[in-house]
Amino acid sequence: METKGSKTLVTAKVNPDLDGVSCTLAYADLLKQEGTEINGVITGSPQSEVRYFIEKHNISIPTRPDENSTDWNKFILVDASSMKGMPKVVIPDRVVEIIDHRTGEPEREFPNARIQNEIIGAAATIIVERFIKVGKKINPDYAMLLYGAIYHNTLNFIATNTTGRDRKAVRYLETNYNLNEGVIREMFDFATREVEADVKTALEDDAKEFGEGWKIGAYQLVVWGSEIFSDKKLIEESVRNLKDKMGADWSFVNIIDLEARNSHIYSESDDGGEIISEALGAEFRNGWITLPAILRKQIMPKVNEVTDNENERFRSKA
Ligand SMILES: [Mn+2]
Repeated sequence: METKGSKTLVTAKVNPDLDGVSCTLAYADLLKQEGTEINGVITGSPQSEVRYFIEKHNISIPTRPDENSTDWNKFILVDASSMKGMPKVVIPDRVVEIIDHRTGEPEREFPNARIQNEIIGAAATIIVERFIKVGKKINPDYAMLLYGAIYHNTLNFIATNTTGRDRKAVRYLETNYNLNEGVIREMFDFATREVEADVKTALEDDAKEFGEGWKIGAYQLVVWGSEIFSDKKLIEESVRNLKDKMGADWSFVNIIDLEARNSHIYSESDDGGEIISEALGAEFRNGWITLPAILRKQIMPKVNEVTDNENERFRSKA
């Protein structure tokens, strides 16, 4: 129902990554340019790659704590299409639009939303395309965030979710906003140094992005040319502690090394390790699996397939 003075909030998941942050700010700005009364606000604390742009490029990012509010009565979700990990303020029936890039059925949870959900590298690509379509100018700060987001979500274009549309959006931003890959290397370096300075906090920040209460604690770190692997015991201990803290049944971590273009996977439980081993068709050596770079969002469907089959086997025995 349209009410006079109704206000809309554009938002992403709590503790969002750069894709969620860039889409929130840029899309709110686009709608504002088109005359809608709107706020783009981040909930919680942004991820390390976002902090690079705050600290090194002085880009200001409005944030609020995860608490209820009556300031908004309509919601637009970007880089998100489920209530899992959503800010408390979001009311599913009042979500009017969704822009995302993952497998799912958002129309079930959000019956009143106009949905654009396409399996591409970054939600930021869709936002860039929206600007191009209506011929509006992107705020240069937000153009830089969108540019970083496409590289970050596609892992510097090595992830298999990358499409020609992502490359086209990046080229458009380079041509029109004087951007180049130098900023990308700096962004990944900054995030890598943060991981190295405090592996435990980095793991926890990533886990927070996904929220508590998951049966499987699936953690992920992204580094570029890092010394982090020289202390695997510290990583193993951190994963075990975090599993207990987050209340997961079992946990694993996927550490993606962008320089070597591979993934290092550790599971803290033997049973969990067997599931991962079967899901990925690879053996653990000294507690770790090394594979060509793979994303958590690509690992999880394979893990779920194995656990579903296990349950099937159990049921047929009972
Ligand atoms: Mn994304």
